[in-house]
Amino acid sequence: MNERYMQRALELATLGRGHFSPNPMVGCVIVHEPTQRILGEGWHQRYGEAHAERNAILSVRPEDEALLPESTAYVTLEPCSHVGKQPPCADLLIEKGVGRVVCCNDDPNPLVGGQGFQKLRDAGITVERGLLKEDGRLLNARFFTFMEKQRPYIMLKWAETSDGFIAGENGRPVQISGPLSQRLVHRWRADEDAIMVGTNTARTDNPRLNVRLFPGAGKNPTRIVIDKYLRLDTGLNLFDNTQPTLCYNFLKQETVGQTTYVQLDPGQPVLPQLLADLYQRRIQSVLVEGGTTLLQSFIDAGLWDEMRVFRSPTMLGNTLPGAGLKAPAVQGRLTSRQPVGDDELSIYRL
Ligand code: AOF
Ligand code: ZN
Repeated sequence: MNERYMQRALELATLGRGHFSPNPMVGCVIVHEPTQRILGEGWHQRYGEAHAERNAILSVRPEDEALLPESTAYVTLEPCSHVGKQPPCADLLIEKGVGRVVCCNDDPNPLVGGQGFQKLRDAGITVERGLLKEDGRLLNARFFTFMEKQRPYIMLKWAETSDGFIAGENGRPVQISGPLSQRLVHRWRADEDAIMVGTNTARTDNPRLNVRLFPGAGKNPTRIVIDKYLRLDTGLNLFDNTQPTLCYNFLKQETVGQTTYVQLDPGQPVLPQLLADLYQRRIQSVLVEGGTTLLQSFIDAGLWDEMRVFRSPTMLGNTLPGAGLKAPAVQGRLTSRQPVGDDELSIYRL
């Protein structure tokens, strides 16, 4: 097994970024073993379209097809065995007579779950699993969380002052992070299926939750807000019908324009119900942008996967002694720290 080829397959997989959800990102490299020549490469470009293996096979020149029995397909995920929007990749690899298949991760999708490997083995193809599996899990953290925990991957994002404040007194909005950080957040928004804010933030910040500061970043995500008793003004930017918006509440279930009101049971905890509904809607990832109450309720429920914290050099305590709202306490393990303009971005993972 050659790690370099799997590294290449992982790199190819990332080319599907922004278009794959709710599928995983998958890459495939086909290598002729005796000559170590790459015969084909492919990746899953877009949800609903051809899988990585098919694209890799399609890229093999007709005169090279005879070399496939002496070749290895390096695939970042177990080849599928089911008929979904696409025919099974395992069948294609068998039909083309590929000699060996090396994979990074097993497919957690219950429709596949080991049957892809079984099909290949039954056809006499050598299968090897787990090459660079940690890298593969990191690449598709959203997909694995979605499949294994049956809820979207949750990123909690906030900006805090150097003295630990997230907002002014009573949640009054204060610009804490710098312009580069704001642009970066708009880019992140395009990468995720949904962006969420709480009732207070919707009211006080009146956010639009789109990607306007980063033209070309990609699609605008679905917006999510909790408004238990439907007290928010329908004139807020969130309800301007420019993007799909989900409003979770206790009072009604209906769709008006691009806004869908989803009724929750007031007798049950809100977040698990909301996440179960997002799972049904196949929303694979959510970026939670505040405010403090909402962020803290995700933290208290242990329902999060990443914390992304911007720390700015500004101070609030000095100018408004004791009059600010404190940021949540970080948890998990620090996995990266980098400067973004004058701010410092730290990412923590569970
Ligand atoms: C692969 N190669 O490149 C991808 C796979 O509806 P479909 O047919 O697109 O199937 C989607 C499922 O197939 C998805 O949930 C995951 O289990 C697997 N994705 N499998 O062999 C690929 N993208
Ligand atoms: Zn497939």
